[in-house]
Amino acid sequence: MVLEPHGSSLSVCTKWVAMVLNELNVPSKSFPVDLKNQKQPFGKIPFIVDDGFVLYESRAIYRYIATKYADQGPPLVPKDSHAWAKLEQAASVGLCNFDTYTYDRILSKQKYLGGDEFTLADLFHIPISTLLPRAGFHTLQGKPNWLHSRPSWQAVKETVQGTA
Ligand SMILES: N[C@@H](CCC(=O)N[C@@H](CS)C(=O)NCC(=O)O)C(=O)O
Repeated sequence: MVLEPHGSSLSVCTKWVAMVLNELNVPSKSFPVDLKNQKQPFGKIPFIVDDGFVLYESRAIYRYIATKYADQGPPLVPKDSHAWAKLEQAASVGLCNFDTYTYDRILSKQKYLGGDEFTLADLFHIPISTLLPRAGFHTLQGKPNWLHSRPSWQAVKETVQGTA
């Protein structure tokens, strides 16, 4: 069964899910917003249906996809316990303290948010960090824009269609 993601191109949380699918070359249907068939208890998006398995909350969804399809792309969830812990640390900062100050402090010292390698933590940040200038924060201006040139972001930034 092909994985069914549900969401909208207007939703940052949906773009996270689309990026993980793209990174790991996971075949999926396109992203319909099917309000009559809503399976998220609060009426929100995104959610996925994977062979009858329903999952909502974007962070749970992309951890699920990154773990299930770990062999199909870059190691987004490292097996090394220190690298994994650093990923979770960066993910927690992203969830609880995402601000321009924290972002700058971390990325001024290391290449990726979890350390030396690209991980799921970086994917969490890309859609939101692209919105910083709109909110008046220009911390990333003039810095190497390696996060935003990630092919999976280029593939989904305008639309989440076409990830099938
Ligand atoms: N914590 C949820 C947030 C879900 C959420 O708020 N989704 C937004 C789009 S990003 C939504 O459905 N907005 C439409 C609404 O609130 O009616 C997640 O990470 O999936």
